[in-house]
Amino acid sequence: HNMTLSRNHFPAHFRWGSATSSYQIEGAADTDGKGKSIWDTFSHTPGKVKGGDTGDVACDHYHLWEQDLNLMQDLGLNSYRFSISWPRVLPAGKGTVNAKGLEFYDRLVDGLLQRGLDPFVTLYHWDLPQALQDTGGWVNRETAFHFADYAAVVSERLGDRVKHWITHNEPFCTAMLGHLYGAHAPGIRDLKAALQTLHHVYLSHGLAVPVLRQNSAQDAQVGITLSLHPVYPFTDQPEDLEAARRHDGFRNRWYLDPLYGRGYPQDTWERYGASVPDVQEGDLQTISAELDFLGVNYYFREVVQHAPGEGLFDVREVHLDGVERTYFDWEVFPEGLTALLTRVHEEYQPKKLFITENGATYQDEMVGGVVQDEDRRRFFERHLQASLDVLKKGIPLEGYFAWSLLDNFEWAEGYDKRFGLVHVDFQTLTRTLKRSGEWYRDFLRVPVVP
Ligand code: IFM
Repeated sequence: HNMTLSRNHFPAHFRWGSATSSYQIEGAADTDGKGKSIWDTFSHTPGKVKGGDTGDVACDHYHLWEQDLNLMQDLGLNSYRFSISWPRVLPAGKGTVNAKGLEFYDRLVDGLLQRGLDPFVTLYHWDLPQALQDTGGWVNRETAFHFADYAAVVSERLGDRVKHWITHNEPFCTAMLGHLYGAHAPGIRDLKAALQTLHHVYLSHGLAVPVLRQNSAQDAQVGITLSLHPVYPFTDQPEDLEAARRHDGFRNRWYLDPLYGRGYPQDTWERYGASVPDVQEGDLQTISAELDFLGVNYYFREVVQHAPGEGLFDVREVHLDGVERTYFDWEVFPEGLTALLTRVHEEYQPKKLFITENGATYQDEMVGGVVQDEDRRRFFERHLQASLDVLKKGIPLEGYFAWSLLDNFEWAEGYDKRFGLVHVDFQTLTRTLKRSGEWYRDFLRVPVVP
């Protein structure tokens, strides 16, 4: 790829955005009647988050949102993906609506539209109301129905203006990081709970899809966002190829198949044994409600080898030497994005695809008011090039959202891992556009050729 990448290589209607989530940027944890979420509880539990960091203040986006919207306008974005804090809208997770919470998002949506930014609204980016956790959280089937009611409250208010709804962000993480590895809230370590969680998250998704459609304009689009990882065998030996197939069931097919009417993949189901979820009649049909688009978050690939006796899948992840990595130790592998979206398109045919997150963390240094993050700039450029390769294949990719607009609360890693196009000083809350942000702005600034 010697040709300089230009915005004009992409379709004129392409969505250019950045993405964030409520708990990671908003702060204002107890402001204006917000209820507690499981992340308030988790981050305040000693030992759960690096450095004891919490999202109490974060980027204080709840108060500084106008500044942040202006930043996006200056970047030249046409879309913005954010999430709604369920306990800000419904402090107890159900029942009484917190008017001030809903008003915040109402103002935000208006502010976006005034600046030519189209809102892509995620309803669940991990901050479950603590009150619902207290009655069993996602392991309790009732939570799925509460989610559909919450979707109704939000869409009744915003559905006249929001054209893109994302029910859930990365159900793998809700299920596995939250309920199997215990690394994320609510910090449970139990495979059965993790798989039951995923099933109820998916049920909630399926229940919410028609609600969102009903409360929105005719041309509104409803989708979901998955974190997917292309899986590569360490060698081309048959046992490694089979290991890759098994790992792909764990990582990808378990999440894709039910959404596209195939139920849970049989091979993975058998591996899970007694831990498989309770599935009621009709659930799989509800879950496979037709989608207008699939959101894909891409960060890295996984390389695996056959390892008899390791875990449920007899698989070991291989940490390759001599490859480029980010500060998270994630491999930089742009070709994986092309391979992943090609595969998803060929096997599942989503009507439209959006890259709803892609980005990298590096140990940024602010020198004389400037962050020279050439590594991140290059990361974005290479992944946009990979996105272009996707488009050239005729795959209906419709947008790219950089993760993230701002440095923010990176979950169990606290503020140590910065992903922003914009640097945030967490003492003063000052925002400074990084070099990568300037590059994205200049890239977007060229006159669009229709
Ligand atoms: O910060 C997260 C985000 O909340 C979900 N996707 C991955 C990002 C980077 O880890």
